[in-house]
Amino acid sequence: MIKNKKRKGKQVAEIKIVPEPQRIFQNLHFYFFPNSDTHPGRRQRIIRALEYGATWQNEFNDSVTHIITDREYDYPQLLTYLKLRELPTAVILVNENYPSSCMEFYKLVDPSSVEFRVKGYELPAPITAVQPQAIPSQVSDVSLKLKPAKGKAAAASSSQLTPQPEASSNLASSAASLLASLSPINNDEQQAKSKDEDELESAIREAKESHPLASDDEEDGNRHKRRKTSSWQDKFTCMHKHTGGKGDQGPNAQTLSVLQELADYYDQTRDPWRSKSYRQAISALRKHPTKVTTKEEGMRVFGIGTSIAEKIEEIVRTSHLRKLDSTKMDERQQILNKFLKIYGVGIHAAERWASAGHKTLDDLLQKAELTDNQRIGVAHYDDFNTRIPRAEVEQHATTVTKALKSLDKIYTIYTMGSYRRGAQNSGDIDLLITKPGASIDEIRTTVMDRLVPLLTTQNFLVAALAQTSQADGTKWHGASCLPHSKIWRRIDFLLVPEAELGAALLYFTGNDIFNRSMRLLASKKGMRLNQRGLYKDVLRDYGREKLSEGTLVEGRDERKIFEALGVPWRPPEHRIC
Ligand code: DCT
Ligand code: MG
Repeated sequence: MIKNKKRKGKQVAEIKIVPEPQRIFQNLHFYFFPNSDTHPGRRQRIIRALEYGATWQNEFNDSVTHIITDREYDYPQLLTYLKLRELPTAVILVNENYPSSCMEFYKLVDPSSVEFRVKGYELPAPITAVQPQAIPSQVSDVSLKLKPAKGKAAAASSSQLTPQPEASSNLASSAASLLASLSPINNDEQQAKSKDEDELESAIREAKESHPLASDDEEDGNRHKRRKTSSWQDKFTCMHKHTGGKGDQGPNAQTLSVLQELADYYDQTRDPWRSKSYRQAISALRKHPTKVTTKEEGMRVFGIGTSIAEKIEEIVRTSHLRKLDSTKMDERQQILNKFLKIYGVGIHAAERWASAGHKTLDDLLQKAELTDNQRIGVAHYDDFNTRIPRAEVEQHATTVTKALKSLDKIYTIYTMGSYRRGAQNSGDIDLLITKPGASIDEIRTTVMDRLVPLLTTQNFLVAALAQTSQADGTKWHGASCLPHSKIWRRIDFLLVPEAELGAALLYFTGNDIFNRSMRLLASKKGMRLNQRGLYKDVLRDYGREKLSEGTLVEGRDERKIFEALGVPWRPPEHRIC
């Protein structure tokens, strides 16, 4: 225990350095803005940061790894104060919420999460739904650092976290022991690792462990799907619904519903790590046969850690959770969440609008500058955010099939995505269109030049939202509406030549975790899987950067892709991870 300097007229504050394995800020150098400890709240934050291993830099210098600003200050004010035109890219800029969130979770959480943003600051690599691969460059979560072999994204994040390699490895090792001693997730995962676990299961587990946004394949299809409304954050909510099974009627029902709210909140605030911890705890608690009422009982449940166990006790004692109240109270956060669920809106637009004082969808319609797609997204906000009953998905698919067959009988349409996995409702309608023996050019011409206009004149297609390039595109995204209905649904056409049908069926069935696990497995076997096929003899350099495409092993037949990977066939409804 050390004491800080006695300050005139002030009480001596004690700094209690936490045990070494818990020093999550070890080797990190914090600069606080405003640069003083006269404000009691900031002073407290500085002390806590020191207790968890950070240094406090009184001057802005080369060693600073993080700038922590008070919430009311913005980026231009910081730059003016520092007399800089922009921040060095190695420095991570976050608001005051960041250190406390890290301490709450005993790890470095993702600093690019919306709740840590400083007004007016554009991340060096923009976070948008369109370029999710850029996000990990800002991610400093230790779990990523501990798995450097995971691929480009993970490697990038670890190298960018701290400028000096030693600092980084020290952090990783202290974080490793910290995680080993504290993190229930890691402990469980270790225990769950059985020797004869089959390859796919183990790849699925690894895919789940990896950052939800970390792409193990730079496939354009991946990026493209992520362009979708509320894309990835909904993935986890919807996954959960499927895997959750019987709903929450058991002894822990009330606790589960509160935890679920918090998990959803973290989904929306793009904090996949915390979201994952909550989901894991939820699924553990759901299986637990008796009511968990205390922190100690909670910690005995496989998959629940200290922090969540404490929250469970609080929920049982008070019927609610202070954390949730405070997250609910954060009005700006709520506004951002709402804006982020608009089709075609990324974090930049959402923040711009929130900063301009827009609060509601009406504000946006009346006062904000919107693209045509965003205007549609706002006007049909509820439509696009409502899941589509299975029977209605079928009606949309039938309408498209009829129209297409009227143009050419030989075409085949498959309904993909969550529908093919057997879901009772879907976020959108994913239709794969193919024709035996036809080239992609022929299919494209039929769909873009004939089918889309035909369905538009039938008033079934009501909006064209996005299309990959006219010349070589294979996707069309829009909205459809059934006769006698007013609800617009998101509909995607995916154009696939017969030779790639198997790989496309596999990819567009998903779910995304299953896809990631299959790609991971392929890559471990020296192969490469994408939505066009499975390839072998892919040359990669030491950084796993792809040097050659390799030779096609299988593209046409979905089952044969499983066989070639040495994985027993899994029907679509068993691909929910
Ligand atoms: N996909 C993927 N990775 C992503 C997004 C999508 O591998 N990040 C694949 C798997 C599912 C398929 O594309 C269709 O994508 P979505 O329509 O986004 O998902 P879904 O599973 O159909 O779920 P929803 O019911 O929400 O549409
Ligand atoms: Mg879908």
